[in-house]
Amino acid sequence: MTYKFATKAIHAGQQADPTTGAVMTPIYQTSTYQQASPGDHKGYEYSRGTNPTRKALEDCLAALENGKFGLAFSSGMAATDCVLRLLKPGDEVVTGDDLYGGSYRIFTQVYADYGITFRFVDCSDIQAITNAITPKTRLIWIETPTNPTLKIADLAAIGKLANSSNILYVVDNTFASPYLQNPLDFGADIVMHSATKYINGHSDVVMGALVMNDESYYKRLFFYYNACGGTPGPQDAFLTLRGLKTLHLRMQAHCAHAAVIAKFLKTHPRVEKIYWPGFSDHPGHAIAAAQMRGFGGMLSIVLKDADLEETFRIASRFKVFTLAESLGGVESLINHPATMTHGSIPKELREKVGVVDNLLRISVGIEDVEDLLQDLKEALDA
Ligand code: P1T
Repeated sequence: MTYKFATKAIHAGQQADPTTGAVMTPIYQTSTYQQASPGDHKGYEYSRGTNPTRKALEDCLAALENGKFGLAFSSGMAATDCVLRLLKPGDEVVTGDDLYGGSYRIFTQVYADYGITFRFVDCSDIQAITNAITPKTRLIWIETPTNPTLKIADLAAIGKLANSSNILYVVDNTFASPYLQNPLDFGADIVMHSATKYINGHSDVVMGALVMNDESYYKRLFFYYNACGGTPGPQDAFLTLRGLKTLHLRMQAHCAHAAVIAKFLKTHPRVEKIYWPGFSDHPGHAIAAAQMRGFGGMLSIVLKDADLEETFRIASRFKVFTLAESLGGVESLINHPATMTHGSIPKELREKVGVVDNLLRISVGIEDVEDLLQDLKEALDA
C-alpha cells in the first residue's frame, strides 16, 4: 500500500521498538554493537556506518522524496561533499549562478583545486544550461527555488537534458522541502537537502541528506559516507525524525504566511523589488505552479534607496523576526545575504545576480502572521 505525505512523515521507516514496544524510535546512543562471533551481528556493526535511529530517519526521508534510499549527513555541506566525491579531475559541473554561498565556496575553493571545472549559469534558462554542457560535463547541480533570489529552474526540462546526455542530475531541494516538491519525480538522480532547514524545522540541528532511487549510486555514496565519516549522531537523527512528523503542517503555515507577507511588502514604499515565486509576474511562476505544491516560505526584498548602513539599521530593528543565518525553522528570520550567508561570493558576481547590499532575505515562520506584519511595518516605517 502506498501512503500519502502526512502518513509517511509520521510513520515511514518507524515501527514500535522490538525489544520494549516503545512507540517512538529510541535514541540508540551507542557507537558499537555486540557480535556473537566476528561478522555475526544484527545488521549493525559501528555507528559511523549504521545506527538504528539514523536508519529510521533515512528511510522516512527516502519515502518523503519518493526515493528508495536515504542517507543522512552531519550537515548539508557534508551531503554535498559526498556527491562531489563522485567526480574526477577533468570533470565539469554545470550549476546555477544563484546558489547558497557555502555551495559556491565548496565548488570554487575546495573542488576546483582538484581539477574540476564549475560553470555557473542562469538555471532558469534551459538554453543557458544546454550551452554550458561539454563532453566533459558529469554533473548538473541545481537549486530551485534558488538561495536567495528565488529563481525557478524547470526540473523536468533539465531532467530530460541530463538523462539524454548521461549527466548526473542533482537537485538541492532545501528551499522547497519534500512537501512542496519531489525532484526525483522530474528525472533527478539525487535529491540533496540541508535538513537543518524545513526538514528539521526547529533550528536545533545541523544535518544534511541525500535521497536516490538508483542502487549503484546509493552503494557508491554509502561507501563515501562511511569511509569519510560525515554522519550525524543519534540524538540529532531523533530530533530530525521528530521534526519531520509536522513537516506538512509547518509547510502549509509557512506558505500561507509568506503569501500574506509578500503581498504586504509588494506595495510597501520602502521596497524596491520583491522576489517570491507566488506572484504571477515572477518569471518562474508558471513552472513553480506546475512543479511545486505551494510557493514556499522564503522571500527576498531589495530596499528602496538604502545603502549598506541603512540596510543594517533596518535589519537590526526587528523584534519578532531574528537577524540570523539559516531558514526553515518555526521562527521567522531575517538575513543579509551579502555579508552573512553569501559573503564568500565575490561582490561583483553576487551583484550580477541580484545579491546586492540592500537585499534582505526573509524566512517566514509560523508565528501569528498579524504579529509578523506588525513587526515588518514597524521596522520598515521607523
Ligand atoms: O548549513 P548546512 O546544513 O550545511 O547546509 C548547507 C546548505 C545547502 N544548500 C542550501 C540551499 C542551503 O541554504 C544551505 C545552508 N544555508 C544557510 C545556512 C542559509 O542561511 O542560507
